[in-house]
Amino acid sequence: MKTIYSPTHLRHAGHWEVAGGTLVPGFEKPIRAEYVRSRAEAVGLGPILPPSSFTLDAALRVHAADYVEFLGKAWDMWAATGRHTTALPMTWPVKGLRNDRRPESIDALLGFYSLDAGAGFQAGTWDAIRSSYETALTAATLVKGGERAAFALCRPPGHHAGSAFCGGYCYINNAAVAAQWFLDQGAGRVAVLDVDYHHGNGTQEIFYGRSDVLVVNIHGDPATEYPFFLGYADETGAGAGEGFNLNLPLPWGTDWTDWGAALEAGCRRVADYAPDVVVVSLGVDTFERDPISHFRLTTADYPKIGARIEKLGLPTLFVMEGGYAVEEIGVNAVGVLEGFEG
Ligand code: SP5
Ligand code: ZN
Repeated sequence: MKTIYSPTHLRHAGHWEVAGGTLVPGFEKPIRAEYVRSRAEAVGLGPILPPSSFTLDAALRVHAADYVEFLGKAWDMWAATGRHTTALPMTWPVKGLRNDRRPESIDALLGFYSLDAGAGFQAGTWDAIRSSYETALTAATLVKGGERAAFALCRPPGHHAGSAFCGGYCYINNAAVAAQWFLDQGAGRVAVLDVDYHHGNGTQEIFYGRSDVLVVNIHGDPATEYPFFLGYADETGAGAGEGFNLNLPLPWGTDWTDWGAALEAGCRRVADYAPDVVVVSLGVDTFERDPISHFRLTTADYPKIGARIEKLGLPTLFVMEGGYAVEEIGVNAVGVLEGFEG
């Protein structure tokens, strides 16, 4: 399987996040993608190729134009105020405040376009966002061209990013962009299977009212786990999208027994849907030693995930999402891909 990778992700570095009541170095750090790339090389997964250039048109199919414009200028606006640490939001338009007017100052815009203080901006963040986006589209192009599967080694990740907000380390929703791109290239139906520990709230929001993209999520129960405010089992889609969103929330402590059963249920739903292509939001923060998560998958479980997805017999695009146990992220993520290849 070919991997698409760009070192431009390294420019998104040195950012801080708010966690546990303090400012800490971002868990979503550059070494993550380097461990995954070096493991793909070590096991001979296949060629590692750079992304091609793409305009932002495909991003604008799933994101609001004003939001994408904000992503491109957030750092410059922040730096123009004389600050050089991570640009982070601190005020949000929650219920009872106005969110129907786009504000002007960078501090206001950060809150207006964010779900949390987990997606900060540094000088190189926009370049990394763009290269992550191009990585997803380049890998999607391989699958469209007839490859059975391809791996988009995206960083930063994307599945928390909605049509007009960033958060949870995510800015452009790479998996959603790719799913929409497949449709725009002629696919009739696309399934997104999100196996990251956290609910892919952005992907759900983007496709919630539609039947041409099935979204299946296996994740920590939002009653106790980030992103908290979406991801319950009763969210099944709306309008024409009714029945085309499946959430499989699981409690803290879940191991392969119940996680594997949820994967089986999710894969059966995907098979019933009979999509032309599957986009896998591949997070490996389900790992037992992940520093911010609470499932108990082991390194030996990851190839089983890939093997089950392969059994669908469908063209498959893997898009990298989360995973913060950096020493093991490469073995676990590439383990899924090796399991797929059999
Ligand atoms: C793509 C992805 O996996 N995003 C995850 C965003 C999670 N944000 C919440 C992080 C909470 C960190 N809590 C720190 C606990 C340290 N023991
Ligand atoms: Zn995650």
